[in-house]
Amino acid sequence: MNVSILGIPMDLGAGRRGVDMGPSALRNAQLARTLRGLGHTVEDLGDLKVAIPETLDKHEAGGLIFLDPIVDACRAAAERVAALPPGTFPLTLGGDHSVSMGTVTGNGLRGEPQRTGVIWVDAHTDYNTPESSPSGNIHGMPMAHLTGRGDERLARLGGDWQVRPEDVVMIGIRSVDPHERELLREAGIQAYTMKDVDQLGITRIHEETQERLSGVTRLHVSFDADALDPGVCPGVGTPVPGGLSYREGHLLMELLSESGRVTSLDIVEVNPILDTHNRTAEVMVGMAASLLGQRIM
Ligand code: B3U
Ligand code: MN
Ligand code: MN
Repeated sequence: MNVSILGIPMDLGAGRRGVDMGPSALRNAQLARTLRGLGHTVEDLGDLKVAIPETLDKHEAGGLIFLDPIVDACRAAAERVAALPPGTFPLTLGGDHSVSMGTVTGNGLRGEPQRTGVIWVDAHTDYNTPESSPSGNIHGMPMAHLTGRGDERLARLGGDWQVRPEDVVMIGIRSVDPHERELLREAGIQAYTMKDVDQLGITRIHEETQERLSGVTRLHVSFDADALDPGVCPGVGTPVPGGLSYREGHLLMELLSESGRVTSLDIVEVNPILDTHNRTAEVMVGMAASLLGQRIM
């Protein structure tokens, strides 16, 4: 496969600094080399240019912090990804999770716009709107905007193209805000909580996910490092105890790999400032490798 790596070093959507260094940490953890070792052709497109908070006034408008520069970055990411040649596998590196409004849109619009399924691996559902958000941090809102809710500019990054709520599956969930829960229910989003992971196991969840997403022609995986347990991935801005184990994360990636259906991947929310010896980036490189075909035997 031809894999195209694109970094989006943005931390404007997060409540604390540091995930802008995520792409650098992932490269330092031998991302390209690991994927080449699996037989892929890997091209690193470098990083998009994104504003840093120190150069901006921290303005909040209508419950959204740093809306304008985030719209700009997401547009740029969507355009860059949409322009990638057919047959390449986009591997996009955050950055905070708001970058996925751009990457998912770009992937959906590549070539002919297509019905795109999204597997959102995360401790959080990221389904807040400006009204429901307790923080104003846009990284808690990307999935709501991708399905057409919230701020008009973010919700229309893809014009008329949107992700259908029935084409979203969330896995690893253990932190949902009260109003966010109502929005998820209203939209009919399928969210597998950690309780579901404990009770059903990853294999069953994967089977149900494939069944639910059987109608989509593209399948995007958006992997927030905080889905994994903080003991496995300490370098994240909003750690929540009781997350996916190292093996559960790998098993999910291995099963998705075997399905042969995944067409793009994000790795987001890696925060090297809060990490120990780049462990979180190393673990996430391993997750990408499992999704892209690494096998034990
Ligand atoms: N739901 C909270 C917290 C949060 C969401 N995503 C992350 N944190 N990483 C919010 O601010 O929307
Ligand atoms: Mn997230
Ligand atoms: Mn999260």
